[in-house]
Amino acid sequence: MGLREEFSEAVRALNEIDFSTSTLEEINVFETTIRYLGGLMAAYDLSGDLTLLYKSRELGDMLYKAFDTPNRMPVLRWDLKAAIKGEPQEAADSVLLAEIGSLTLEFTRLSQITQDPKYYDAIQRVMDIFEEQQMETTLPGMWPIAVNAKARNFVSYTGFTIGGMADSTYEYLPKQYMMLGGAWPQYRRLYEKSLKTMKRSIFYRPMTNDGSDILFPGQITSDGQQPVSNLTTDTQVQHLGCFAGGMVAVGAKIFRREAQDMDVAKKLVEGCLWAYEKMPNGIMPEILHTVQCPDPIECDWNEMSWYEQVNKSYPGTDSGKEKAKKYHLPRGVSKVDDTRYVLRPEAIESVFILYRITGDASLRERAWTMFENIIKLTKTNIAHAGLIDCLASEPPKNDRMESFWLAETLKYFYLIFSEPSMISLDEYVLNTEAHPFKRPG
Ligand code: DMJ
Repeated sequence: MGLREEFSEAVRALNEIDFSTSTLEEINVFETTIRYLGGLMAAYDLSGDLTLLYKSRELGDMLYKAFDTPNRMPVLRWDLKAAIKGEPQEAADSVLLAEIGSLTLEFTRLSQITQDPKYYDAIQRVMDIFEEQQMETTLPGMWPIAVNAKARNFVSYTGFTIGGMADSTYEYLPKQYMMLGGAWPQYRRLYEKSLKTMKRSIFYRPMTNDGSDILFPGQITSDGQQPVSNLTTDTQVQHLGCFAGGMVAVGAKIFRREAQDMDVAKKLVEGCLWAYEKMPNGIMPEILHTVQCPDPIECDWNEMSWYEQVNKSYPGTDSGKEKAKKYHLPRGVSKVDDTRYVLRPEAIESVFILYRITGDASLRERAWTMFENIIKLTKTNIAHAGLIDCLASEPPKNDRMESFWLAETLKYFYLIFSEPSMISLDEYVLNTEAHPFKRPG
C-alpha cells in the first residue's frame, strides 16, 4: 500500500516488545500464533527485514514451549508464568478444534525461514493424530467441534461445523499443502476426505425467491444419542463459514479437481454474496438461518413455508409475515440469530480468491458494493468499528475494531481492487525449490 515509513516505524517499535512476559493470566496460543506470529512472518516475507525474522523466532520459541507436555499435545490456554517457573503442564481434555488444528501454517513457515525443523515437528505430531482418527468420528471425514488433547482422543465429542471454533482447521489443509510446496500428500488426503463429508452433510441449498442456485455451509448438531447419519443439516449460516467458497476454489485448482468442485466453490461464494446483497444495508450479519430446499435439484420458492419458518423462529403472536417485516428479514432468511457485523473477512476473502482464479470481473464490481456499504457504516473519525445491528436503518456501532479488519478484511479489498500480476497457483505448488524445508524422514 506504499506505507513504507509507517512500516519502518512499526518495525522499530517491535524491537521494544518483550515476548517473554505478558500481563495476561493466560495466553491464547492459537490467537497469538495466527495474529502475531503469522503477522510477523508475513511482514518478514514481504520486506526481508531481519528484525521481523528475529522477533518471529523469539515469539515462536515461546509458543513452542506450550507443546512441552507428556504427550506433546499443546496447552492452548496457557499459563505462561507457571511454564516459566518450570511447573509441569499438560494438554486439556477439551480444546476447540480450530485452536489445535490450525497452527500448521505458522509453525511450518517458521521452520522454513529459520531452517530449524522443531516447530514443524511440533505441529506434525498433532496433525498425524488428526489423520489417524479422521474416519473414526461420528461424522467420518470431519472432527467434532471440541477434542480431547489430554487423551489424544479426537473422536468422542459431538457437533460438527466448519463455522466458529472449527473453521480454520479445514481452511488450513489446502494452504498447508501449498506451504509444503506440494511435497507432502497428507494434507491433500485430509482435505479430500473432509470435503467429501462437507458436500454430503454440511453444504445445503437454501430456498430463494429469485431462483438463485446457491450453497451455504450449515452444521450438524447432535446430543450424542442418535447416529449422526439420522440427523439433518441445521440451516444455521455463519459469516465465519464464508471462507468455504475460497477454500473449495483453492482445493479445486491445486488438486486438479475443477470438474468436481469448482461449481460447488462458485455456489458457496454466491451464497455469501447473496446474504450480503439481500440484507437491508448490503452487509451480512454474523449468524442467520435460511429455509432449506426440500429437494436440492427442483427448488421452487414457497412463500408460505418461509413465513412458517419465520413464525417458528421468533416468539410472539404476530404472523410470520409481520415478524419478517419487523425483523427486516429478506425473503429466504428465516432468522437473524446474531445481528452484528464485526468487520469479518471471510466473504471478501472467498470473492477475492474466486476472482483471482476465474478472472470474472463482475466479482470485483460486487466486491466494490460490499466495500462501499461497509465503509459507509463502520467508519469513525479514528478507525472502523464493528456494528451491533447491521440490519438496522442506522446501525449502532461497537467500540471495537478487531485486528483482522486491517490484517485480513481490508487487505482482501485492497488486493481485489489493485491489479498486481496474477499469482499462478500452479507454479506455486509445483515449484518445490521455493520451499527448501522438507519433512524430516
Ligand atoms: C480471523 O482471526 C481468522 O481468520 C480466524 O481463523 C477466523 N476468524 C477471524 C476473522 O473472522
